Parts: sequence; C-alpha cells; structure tokens
Amino acid sequence: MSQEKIKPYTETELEVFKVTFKNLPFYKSEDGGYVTTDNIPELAKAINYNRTDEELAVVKEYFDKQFGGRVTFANFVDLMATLHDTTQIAINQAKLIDADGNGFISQDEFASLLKSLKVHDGRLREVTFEEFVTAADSNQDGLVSVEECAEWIRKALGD
Ligand SMILES: [Ca+2]
Ligand SMILES: [Ca+2]
Repeated sequence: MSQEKIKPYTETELEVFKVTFKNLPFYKSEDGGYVTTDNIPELAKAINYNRTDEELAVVKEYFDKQFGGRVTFANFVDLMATLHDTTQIAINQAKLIDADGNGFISQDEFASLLKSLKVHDGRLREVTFEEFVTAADSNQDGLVSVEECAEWIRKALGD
C-alpha cells in the first residue's frame, strides 16, 4: 500500500503547532501535555476553528468519550489539519475508513465514516449509504473507492 498521497506536516510546521499549543493559556503540561475539553470553546477561538456551539459540543463529547476529556497535542494537530488542508484530512480519513483495506467503502465502513464525520459536521447526520454511493461514485461502477470517498469527504467538509 503506497502512502505517498498523504503528505505529513513538516518538522517546522509541527514545531509551530507545538509552540502554539503549549502557549495556550489553559494548556496543562502534565502527562505529556493536554487541554481539557472544558476549554474547547477557547481552543477553537484561539485557532480560528469556526464552529457553532452545537458542533463544538459534539467535538467535546467525542474527546470526552474517546480521550477521557483531554485534547492532546496529536489531537490538536488533527484539528489543525482539518483547517489547514481538507484534502489531506479527507484522504487520511478515507484510508482509515477502509478498514479491510480492499480499496472500497462498504456499508459498514460507511457507518463508521459517518460517525467520525459527525464530529466535524453536524449536517451529515442523515446521509444514507445509498445517497452516499449515488453522490460519491463518480465513475458509476456502483462502488465507492477510497479516492471517491476522499473526494466526497472533502466536499462534505468544505463549505
Ligand atoms: Ca473496504
Ligand atoms: Ca466508483
């Protein structure tokens, strides 16, 4: 499996992110460094992560459940990536979603995609698998490839 489509952040970019993160007034340096989910509204403001209160509540819920109420530096980088490069996050996400690695998104895999995307965009709550296939299957072979899925995510995340 080739990974060259995913362009990771450079050392310099990561260094800048780290400095930004550590300089947040509510940053906690224990346990490798984190921000509690209570500070998500301030965190969002600090990085121009423009989301509604409702969407931020979903983000908070996600971090509460998945990460015990903490936003770590790695999580922060992911959040930055959604701002910085929607294409990259979309490709990363599509690859992650293709859990069995067959290059296509199954109905089960789509269900987990929807779950993760809801964190980013509350509007996606009601998309069915059929609607997803219709919208995403650009070469009309009836299957949604990882690339087609990435393009769909990119559109879904873009405004
Ligand atoms: Ca698959
Ligand atoms: Ca297709």
